[in-house]
Amino acid sequence: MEKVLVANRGEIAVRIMKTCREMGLSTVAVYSDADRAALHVSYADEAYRLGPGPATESYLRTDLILEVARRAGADAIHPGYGFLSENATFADACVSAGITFIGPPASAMRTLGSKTKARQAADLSGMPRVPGSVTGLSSVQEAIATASQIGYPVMLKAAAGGGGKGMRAVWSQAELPSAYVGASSEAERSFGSGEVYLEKLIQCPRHIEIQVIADMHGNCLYLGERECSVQRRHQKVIEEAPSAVVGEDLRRRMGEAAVRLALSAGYVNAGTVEFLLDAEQKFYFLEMNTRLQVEHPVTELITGLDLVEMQLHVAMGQKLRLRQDEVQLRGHAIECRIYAEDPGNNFLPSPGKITRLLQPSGPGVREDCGVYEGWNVPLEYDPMLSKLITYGATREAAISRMLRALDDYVIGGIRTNLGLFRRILSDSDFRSANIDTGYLDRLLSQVASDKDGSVPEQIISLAAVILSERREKVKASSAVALASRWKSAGRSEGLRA
Ligand code: MV4
Repeated sequence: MEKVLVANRGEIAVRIMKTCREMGLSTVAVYSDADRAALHVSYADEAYRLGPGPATESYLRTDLILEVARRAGADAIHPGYGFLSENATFADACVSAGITFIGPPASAMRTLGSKTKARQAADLSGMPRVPGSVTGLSSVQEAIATASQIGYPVMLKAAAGGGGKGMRAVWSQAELPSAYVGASSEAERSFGSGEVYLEKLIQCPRHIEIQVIADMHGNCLYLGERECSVQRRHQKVIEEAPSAVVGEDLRRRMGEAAVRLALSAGYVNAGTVEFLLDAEQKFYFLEMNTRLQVEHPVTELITGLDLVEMQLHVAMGQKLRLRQDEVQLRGHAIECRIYAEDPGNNFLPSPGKITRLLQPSGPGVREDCGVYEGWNVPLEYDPMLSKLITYGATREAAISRMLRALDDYVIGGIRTNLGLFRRILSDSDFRSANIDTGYLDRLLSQVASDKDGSVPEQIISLAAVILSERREKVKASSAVALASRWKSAGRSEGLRA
């Protein structure tokens, strides 16, 4: 392998290319018309235009991407996350064209891509899963019969789904017929398949996932867990590793179950096994993501490993270079997903020109960024700007560093969710790791009710949000404030000299 085409954009494209460079591999970027001036384009050794802005005419055009690979002489393609990363047909097409797909075999992607087939694979490997059906339901009658067996509340889910689409919680038999029709038609619209199945509803679960990586020689490792319970509308907002509630024994049991599933599904390369963890610390298999995930850096920081490097080694046919007993978790890492969006206006995307960008750095701070000062954030794609990741010896240290790094971060010209992170990281429930998948919704409705409420404590928390937003604006718009901030830093340097 000598030349890698990265079939993606933004921070993940840049992050993948950084490792390629370190390994002496040359890099090929692809871009749409909306991304001509994007960071990943200038970072790559070569860059090729795909087509117009919409992803369906550019980043999702498998034919154009394979044509670029041929023209550029790339011998491997890294799909990143999203776009074509979980498309088994694309993985097959790469192999047919003689190009290495840096990801799992298409067959494993197909098995695990179907949620019902994945549940069957879980059973085969002895993995604990949520009670319920392992095949699609064929009628409302069958749904009623199955739900009676499981016991209410239950959850309807799309077999082809993921990400919460085509999902309905059902609390009683009376609600089931309309929920069945609703979930099935939403699944049909979203995924082209109306197949749905039933699961027992797990209430107030935590979302914990295990990173695995397997080579082509039958070796597979688990690299600890990530806690991803801070979510909004099935979009993760903050992730951390390790989870504050996962001890050594639970970690080993979840990790070994994840490895068994990966091996039994013929999995190769990096993947993530998602679990729900209930209040009694029982874990249930949810699904397996067959890609490198957005939140992989927190695992990298606590393991000291480079997951992209491992992906490339594995894709080259090499053996994993360490054994399970050599995987050591150290310290704590937290990631905040920085978005161009307006938390004060229903999280509406806020594309536009970045007029000012001061990026945090320093001890224990990593920023995986896809933008630069002066660039126009396009409206065509997911508006994630960067990921801010901090590391510390303890969870408290990582949080303190994150608060410092957020204060050091200046993004001018567009609205961002920086202020929201300050709010979450100073919240007492978050600080005591008292979080579940409903945590952020509860916090946000509290902030919203503060706006018309009269409870002094809530007024104080609202004031904190407003003040941090004002501070944001002052930092971003006032050149004088910025100059004096840096000048005073310079002056104290001078005094010391
Ligand atoms: C569940 C569940 C409770 N019980 N399944 C949401 C997205 C999809 N991947 C699975 N999801 C859930 N499945 C059962 N049987 C609760 C969720 C869920 C959730 C899961 C992970 C992270 C955030 C979530 C937010 C709401 C619901």
